[in-house]
Amino acid sequence: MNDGDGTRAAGAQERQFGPLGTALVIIPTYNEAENIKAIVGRVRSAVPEAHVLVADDNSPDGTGKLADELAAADDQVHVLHRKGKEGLGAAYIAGFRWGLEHDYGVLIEMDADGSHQPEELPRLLTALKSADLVLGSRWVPGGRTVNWPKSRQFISRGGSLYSRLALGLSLRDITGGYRAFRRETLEGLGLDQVASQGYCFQVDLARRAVKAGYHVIEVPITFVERELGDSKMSRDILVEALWRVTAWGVGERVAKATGRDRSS
Ligand SMILES: Nc1nc2c(ncn2[C@@H]2O[C@H](COP(=O)(O)OP(=O)(O)OP(=O)(O)O)[C@@H](O)[C@H]2O)c(=O)[nH]1
Ligand SMILES: [Mg+2]
Repeated sequence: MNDGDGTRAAGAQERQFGPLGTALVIIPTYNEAENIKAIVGRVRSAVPEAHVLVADDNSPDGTGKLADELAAADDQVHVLHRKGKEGLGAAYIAGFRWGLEHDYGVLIEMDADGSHQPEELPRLLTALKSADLVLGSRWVPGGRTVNWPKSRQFISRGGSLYSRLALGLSLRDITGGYRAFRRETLEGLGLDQVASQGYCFQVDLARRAVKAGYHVIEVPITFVERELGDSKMSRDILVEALWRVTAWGVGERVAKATGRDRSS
C-alpha cells in the first residue's frame, strides 16, 4: 500500500488498534560521549511525555557516567549499564526487556549519533496509532539522507534490495534502526530467537514482524550523517548480514518447497 506521502505498509489489514501507552526511547551507546547529552535533550524536548533508556556497553569514553548524570537530573531518563561491548542487537534486546518489564506501551529504537532526528518522533508515533510496527525509512518517497557518502548509500540501498529479494519482502528500508514498536508486537515476536548482531538484528526483526502478519508501516525520514564520534559499522557486520540474509532466504524457499514452515 502507498498512500501518496511516501508512507508504505506491509501486511495491511483493516484492524482496530488500541491506544498507545507511554513510550520508551531506547538509545544504545558505545563511545558516544560527544553525542549523548544533546540527543537525550532533543528527545526530551520533542516528545516530553516519553521516557529515555540509554543502554551503554561500558563505554571506555565515559558515556555511561554522563548518562547517569542526565538520569540523576531527570526522572524520565534511565540507564542500563551492560558489562561490555556485545553489539547493538544485544543492547536493544536488553533494552526491550527492561521496557517491557517496566510496562511501557511503545518501545522505540534510536541511534545516539543524531542520524535519527528526535524531532521526527511525533510522526512515527502518529503512524503507530494504526500499526504494529513503524519503520523510519530512508528509501520511500520523501525519505532522504543528508551528508551520507555515496558509498554508504550504495551499501544501505543494496542491502535493503538484496534482503527484499532474498526474503520476499516489500519493505524498502530493512536495515534501518529508527523504529517504533507496540509492546504487543515485541511480546509476540519472542525476543529469544532474534539474531542479535549488527544489521542482522534489524533485518531479522522486520522479517519476523511481516511473517507473523503484523501491520508494518514505513514512514519517510531524513537520516543525517553523524557529525561527532566514530562509526561502529564494520566489514564483519556487513559480511555477517549478507550470509545470514542469504541463509534465511534459502531456508524460507526450502520450507515453502517442502511444505514445511521453519520460522528461524
Ligand atoms: N550498547 C551498544 N551500542 C552500540 C554498539 N555498537 C553500536 N552501538 C550504538 O548503536 C548506534 C548505531 O551505531 P553507529 O556506529 O552509528 O552505526 P551506523 O549508524 O550503522 O554507522 P554510521 O552511519 O557510520 O554512524 C550508536 O548509538 C552506537 O553508539 C554496541 O556494541 N553496544
Ligand atoms: Mg550511526
